[in-house]
Amino acid sequence: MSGPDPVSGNPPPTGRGADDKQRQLDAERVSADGAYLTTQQGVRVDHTDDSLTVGERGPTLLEDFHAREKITHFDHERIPERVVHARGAGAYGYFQPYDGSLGEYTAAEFLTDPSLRTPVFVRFSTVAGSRGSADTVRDVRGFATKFYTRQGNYDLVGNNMPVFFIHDGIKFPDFVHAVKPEPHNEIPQAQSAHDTLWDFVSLQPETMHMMMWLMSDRALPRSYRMMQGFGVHTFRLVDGDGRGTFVKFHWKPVLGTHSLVWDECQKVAGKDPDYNRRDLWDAIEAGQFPEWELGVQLVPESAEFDFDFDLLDATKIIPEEEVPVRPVGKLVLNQNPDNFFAETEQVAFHTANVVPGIDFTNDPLLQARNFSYLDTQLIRLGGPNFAQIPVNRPVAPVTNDQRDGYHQSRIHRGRTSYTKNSLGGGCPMTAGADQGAFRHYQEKVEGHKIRARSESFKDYYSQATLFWNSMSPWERQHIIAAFRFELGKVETVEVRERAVAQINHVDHDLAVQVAEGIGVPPPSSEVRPNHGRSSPALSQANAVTGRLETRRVAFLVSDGVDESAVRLISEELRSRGAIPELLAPTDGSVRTSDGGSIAVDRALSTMASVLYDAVYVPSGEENLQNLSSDGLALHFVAESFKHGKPLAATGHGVALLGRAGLVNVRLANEGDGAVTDQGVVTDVDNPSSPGVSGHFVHALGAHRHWERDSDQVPA
Ligand code: HDD
Repeated sequence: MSGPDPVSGNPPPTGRGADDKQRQLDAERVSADGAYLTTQQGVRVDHTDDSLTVGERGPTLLEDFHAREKITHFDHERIPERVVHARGAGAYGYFQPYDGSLGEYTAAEFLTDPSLRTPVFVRFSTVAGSRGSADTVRDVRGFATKFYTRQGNYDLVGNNMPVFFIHDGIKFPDFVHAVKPEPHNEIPQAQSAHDTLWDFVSLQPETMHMMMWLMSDRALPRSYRMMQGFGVHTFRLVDGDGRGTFVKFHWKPVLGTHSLVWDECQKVAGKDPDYNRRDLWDAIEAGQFPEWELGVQLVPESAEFDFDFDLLDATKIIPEEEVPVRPVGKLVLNQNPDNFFAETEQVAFHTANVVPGIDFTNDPLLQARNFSYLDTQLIRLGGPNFAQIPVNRPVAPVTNDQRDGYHQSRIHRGRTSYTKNSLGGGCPMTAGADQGAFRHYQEKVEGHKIRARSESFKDYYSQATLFWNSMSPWERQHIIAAFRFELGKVETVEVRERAVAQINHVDHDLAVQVAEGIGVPPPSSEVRPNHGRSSPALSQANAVTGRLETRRVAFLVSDGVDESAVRLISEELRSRGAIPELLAPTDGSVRTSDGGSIAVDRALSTMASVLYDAVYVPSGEENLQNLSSDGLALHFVAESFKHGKPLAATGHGVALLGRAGLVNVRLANEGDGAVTDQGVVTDVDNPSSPGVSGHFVHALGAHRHWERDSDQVPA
């Protein structure tokens, strides 16, 4: 694609060379199309299957430079995986502010100039698992954004939860050692349900707020494209005159915030361990670009002490009801990387990568991060020149006196590599604020050197209780089930008991229900009365948007299916951006009831209900007979129902829902037209019922139907 937008002057939204960063990367992109195989030295190779040997059965010769080079390179292909957030997926895109209104608070051009589309690279990740672990584990998700601004790179290295486990980065190695697989046997992989994590938690009450988030559905995102992001810390915006304003950053997904259920996650981990990675890739390839809105909560410095918590404490949120989130711009991801290792693996984020207009606070977690990220890249990427790796390189010019070191790829000309110099004409020169130099925010600080944490950080439970109080009934049930699962995997009884004692500080009723599920004595009394406050913005029940884009709907079909029913519902879904897929007992095509045939997308045996958002069973007498005797089809329907997914069936298809053992739900009978109950939409009379498609669209827009009582359904 080429040519700027004639109205805005912006580069086209997607494609090679679409913005400054893509143009820069184009120079590094290589392809083997039409090329000869060569050595690293560019010498063409005629044979790469047999080593150079003495005779056909003799020893290999040392002079076989091609074989040695090929094997040596292979031997060195691995770099250390990230010590946390090892598994991830990334994409390019852009950020654009809505208007210039933040100009009152910050000198950061990319946040205040609505005509600027700043290129970005975003990497999403899980935290605890290693590079090859499954996507759908119970975990926090990383949401790291590198903005290639004209003033230099800015990295917003956030998570999909707005708080963190600990106050101070000095505890980070302890926390990570506790959550990672246990050191003696390296079990369990990518899971928090084990003794060492809960031992740590039960002894560190500051973790309790974050543990509530971790036990909630937030830890099981349906898609990276359907989760919120948070900068977590209180940062500082700084205007052109050096005045500061506290800020919290929020990303809100345009498609709404949606989750999977735990049983589903565990099954997806086997059926498709790349579930979230694939989802991101496929959506971008299909042109259904993921979008988030950037929001800010602004707090004037004069209000620093107006809250009942400390703004510097990363285990606390500022409730949105107290300080509203103000939308300021949009993030769009529109291009997949070309090479996972070169781009997604080698991208290096750093919380201290800031640009003029954004600065830090004294949050002790943030201060430690500002050390850790640069440090870790030195070992992970093998030396101090990792900023020259294409994905990390700023689009702003880089000139300084830093020289040499492993992987130096620039050729610095001239005699001088020091400041001040006269032999190099005094270049590179330092800039003043007028020339765009970064000026640190001038904060007055004084105090004694001490190892102690302020009393203002020590209310560990009020916001954990706030979170619990804000949950809908079904979200509460999921949290109770999660605590029971996690603590039920803990072998040491004392650790289970101590964890329950901590939960009792959050809410007595919750602690009793958890204790009853894991066989430890329920706490006899309340230790802290529940304050009764809530924050509706915390509930995912309030984050439903009704949008259908990219939702995957399985159509269960076989020979004898009613083609008109298939066509009607699939056209309706497609028109709303959803993705219908026809699953049949075998791949290829199926014969329709009127003697035609339709192509099948996938064989039922290669997929599973947990890989879809909803299911539709079309009409057709023979189709019903075929599917009724197919255990996979019956399981598919029952499992979808159990996981709260929308289901639709028309004509003969309705009977399959009954045979799959759906309980406590009303299915249409002869003569009563289209019926919808708890997200199950049926019409026996009219195989191509427009009523069904309308209700089904509505049911799908609601994501899941937790009002169902489906515990008895065996799936
Ligand atoms: Fe961190 C990676 C997010 C606390 C030390 N962190 C990392 C990534 C994300 C976060 C998203 C992956 C970046 C990528 O995709 O490459 N980390 C957070 C958030 C935190 C947090 C939101 C709390 C608010 N982290 C934190 C602390 C420390 C670290 C307190 C150390 C004191 N984090 C690291 C690290 C990593 C990292 C070891 C591993 C790989 C990397 O940096 O590049 O430096």
